[in-house]
Amino acid sequence: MGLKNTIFMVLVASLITKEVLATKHVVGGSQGWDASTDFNSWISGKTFKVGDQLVFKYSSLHSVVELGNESDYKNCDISTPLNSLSSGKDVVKLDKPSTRYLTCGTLGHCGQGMKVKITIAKGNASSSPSSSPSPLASPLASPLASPSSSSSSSSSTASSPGSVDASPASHSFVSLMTIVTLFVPMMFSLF
Ligand SMILES: [Cu+2]
Repeated sequence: MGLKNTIFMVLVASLITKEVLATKHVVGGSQGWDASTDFNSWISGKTFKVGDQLVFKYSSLHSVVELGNESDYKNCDISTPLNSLSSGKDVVKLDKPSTRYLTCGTLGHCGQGMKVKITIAKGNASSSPSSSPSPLASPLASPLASPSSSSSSSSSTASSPGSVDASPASHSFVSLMTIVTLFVPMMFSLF
């Protein structure tokens, strides 16, 4: 009975963990996907990881076009797009470690800077969910495993100089730690 409960708790914990670690990035922030938005400053210091989503909010003047390579991106060549979206509120899932090139399909907007190059890191997403459930799965063997996960994720964010954009990552990390500290005593109480 105790074992079943433990397995259930671990499943719930890992689901919550994934939810917390995935970030929705509204491209361009409060200004959204617009020709007047400075996307270079929006993107600086941001980290994108597998499982995150890009949210494009824009008026009917714009669209979202995904390009297949760096050359098309640099030259604003939208003649062979991978994908085109035009709902005005589009979600792009960052499903694997790669580089994604997104621009606007409206004539001239790409040249005006309406484009983003998103580099999706495997580090954060693959290390955190796989390392954090393991201390939960074996609380008796390694109850003190959580400090090691804190050092690994702080080192990954330490490299970014932008202090403003580090807050969402640290916020989700705090949420994760809260869950861990809540769940670990809970699991001990089951034994
Ligand atoms: Cu546009």
